[in-house]
Amino acid sequence: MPRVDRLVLGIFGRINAGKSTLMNLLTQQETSIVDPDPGTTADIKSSLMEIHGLGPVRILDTAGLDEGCQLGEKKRRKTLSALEEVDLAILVIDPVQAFLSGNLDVETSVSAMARRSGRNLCAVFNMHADAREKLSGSGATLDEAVDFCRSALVDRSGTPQARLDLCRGENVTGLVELIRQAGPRQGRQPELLPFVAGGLPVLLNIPLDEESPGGRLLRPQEMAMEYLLGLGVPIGIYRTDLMLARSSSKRISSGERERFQSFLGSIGGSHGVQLVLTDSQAVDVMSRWVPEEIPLTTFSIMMINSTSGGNLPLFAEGAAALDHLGPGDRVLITEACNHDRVAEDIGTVQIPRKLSEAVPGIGIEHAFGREFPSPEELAEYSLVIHCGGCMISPQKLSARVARLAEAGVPVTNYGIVLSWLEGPDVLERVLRPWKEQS
Ligand SMILES: Nc1nc2c(ncn2[C@@H]2O[C@H](COP(=O)(O)OP(=O)(O)OP(=O)(O)O)[C@@H](O)[C@H]2O)c(=O)[nH]1
Ligand SMILES: [Mg+2]
Repeated sequence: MPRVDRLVLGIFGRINAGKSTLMNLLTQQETSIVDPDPGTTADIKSSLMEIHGLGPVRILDTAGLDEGCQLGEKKRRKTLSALEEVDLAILVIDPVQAFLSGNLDVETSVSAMARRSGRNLCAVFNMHADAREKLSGSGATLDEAVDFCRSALVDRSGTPQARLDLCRGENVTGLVELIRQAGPRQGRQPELLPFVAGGLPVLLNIPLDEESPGGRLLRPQEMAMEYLLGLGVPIGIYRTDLMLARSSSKRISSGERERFQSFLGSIGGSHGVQLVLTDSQAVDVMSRWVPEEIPLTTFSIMMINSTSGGNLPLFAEGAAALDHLGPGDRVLITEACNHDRVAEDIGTVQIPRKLSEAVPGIGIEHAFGREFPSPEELAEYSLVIHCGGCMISPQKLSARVARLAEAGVPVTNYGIVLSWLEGPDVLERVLRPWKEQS
């Protein structure tokens, strides 16, 4: 399943500002419920569409940021976390509502946070047909109300902005034009395996283990196959039985090794295979079995490079922190997807077990799924170990990397740690293909 790289647009603002009205205007259908009752949108509503000139986008309609109760605080936290992950934040301001309230807390915090986390921002002033009438008793003109609101924008005149009556269908053109003007250009995703060229085959090692879901391949495996097919590269797919490969019985393990070598030989052998790409948890076996002449790397390293937009060096540098870990240090293992944890789960069992053996006395904690700690919480850790990130968007990973940078905590990745655990030469080997191409 190839990844569709969508820009993410998020709609933010206070309750009843017209956020869902904007969502519906853009998608040209009743995607979100619009209602005069305050707090209509309680959770994030997501919709996919194509915007000419921007490409495929995901639009997030969010809850109003000024709901005072405890539930409001939960909604607020979720909305602000979405703000860190969008490519473009659309701040919806009802100038009458904001002016009459006398404060710009919501608008100021959205604008400041977008600036702090490096997100693009634009502002839409929702100019209801009856706005002037509603302001009449206040002594201010509508222009003055808008100017008052503009003072909340960190870059008052540089922030793209438009005055639109969102209830009027024909204003969709102005809205799309604003988004096109404010939206970031789609960055080119890095090549999945930039050092692979047409010609010699690539061997994919997809081992047999308890974690593999029956009847289907995992996303990185499918992505690698699709990528290699596109290049016209012959693919050999091999399944190592890890239990046999690691058997303490020499007869059993060498039988499994011979089976691998015979397969490798059948697709070209030492000088006829350009790469072995393995599941990270088999790197102990593959680093011994794959002849030195053949480059070796892992699916997890490939994925983190792709999802992070080519930022593998950050995760590779983070591995240096492994050499300095000692008793009492805390390490956080984070996995972006939710799945049930089976007996030999990589994140909860294999890495903690091997890491505790290598560094006795370290504390290992976990964060799974969408949850990712704040910079203050992250600062407590000596190292964060992230999965390949195949189930999260590049935007989400970039928001996580920004939090880690703010906290000053090194980050590395499953494939890198599992290779480091096998020794510095194995780590150097799996990173070598990436270094040589840069
Ligand atoms: N005519 C008019 N309608 C307004 C005015 N202010 C808000 N509304 C209406 O208030 C409702 C709120 O619009 P929504 O798009 O649901 O607002 P929202 O920002 O998504 O609100 P929440 O989801 O509750 O945070 C709609 O029915 C608007 O048309 C106004 O000044 N004039
Ligand atoms: Mg709404």
